[in-house]
Formats: sequence, structure tokens, C-alpha cells
Amino acid sequence: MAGNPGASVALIGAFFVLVLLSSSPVTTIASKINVGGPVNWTFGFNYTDWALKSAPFYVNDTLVFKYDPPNSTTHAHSVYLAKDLRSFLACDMSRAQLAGDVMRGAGEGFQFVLRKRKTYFFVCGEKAGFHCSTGLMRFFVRPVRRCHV
Ligand SMILES: [Cu+2]
Repeated sequence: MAGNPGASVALIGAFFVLVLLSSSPVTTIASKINVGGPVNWTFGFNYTDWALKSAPFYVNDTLVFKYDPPNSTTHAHSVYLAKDLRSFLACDMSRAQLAGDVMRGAGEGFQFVLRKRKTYFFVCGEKAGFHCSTGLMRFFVRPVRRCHV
């Protein structure tokens, strides 16, 4: 092909510029993740499964828990942090720490930022652990640091 060598060089140059642009590090914007996706924070959804499928979570990501305040048609929900794996597995609320009360999930939802690189054990604290155990309203996440290129 007897093309114009100058044009070819320009094309190759443009190609490499595009490759460089597309492979440049993505700006590290933390994500906002709606817990439970379209079903939000509700009784009977498998949140352990959801968390496994939604991993990885990153430090400074925000979890959003949406749940209606208690009324005549909906049950109350809440967000607690279980003390440790043992309390989490047993749905033992006695040492759990309140994060979002029954009113906090309204509207835009209760937002919880995963600030530390540690394991967070989230549970619904309603009905003395019944929502946690039978209602499957529990999951844990361990956020990781984003890689910086
Ligand atoms: Cu609940």
C-alpha cells in the first residue's frame, strides 16, 4: 500500500494516545451501594448471599440501608453492628451497637461509610434477633483498599 507515510505515523500516534487515555487510572471515587439492591433492607432476603455477590467492598464506600419507618403495614427494621463473629452467628443482640434506628432508613436511607479496613457485622436488631436469624437480615463485609497505579 503506497499510502502517505506521514498520515500512517499520525494514525499510529493517535492510536497510542487513545490506548494511553483508556488505560489511565480510574479516578478513585468511592461507591454508594444500596444494601439488598432493589429489595432494600427487608425481612427474608439472603443478605449473606447478596454481600458475597456484591464484593469486593472498598474502604470509604458507603452502604445505604433503605427501610420504611414502622407503620400499620410494615415491620420495623434497624441496623446494628454485632460485636464479633460469634455474636453475629448467634444473632446475639446483647452486645450489638446501634448504628441506624427504626426511623433512619426512610427517604434516602441510612448511610454508613466503611471507613476502616476491618470486618463489619451488620444485623437487623428487631425482635430480639429474630430478623437477624429467621429473617436473614445479616451480612458482613471487610472493605479493602483500592489499588493506586
Ligand atoms: Cu428487620
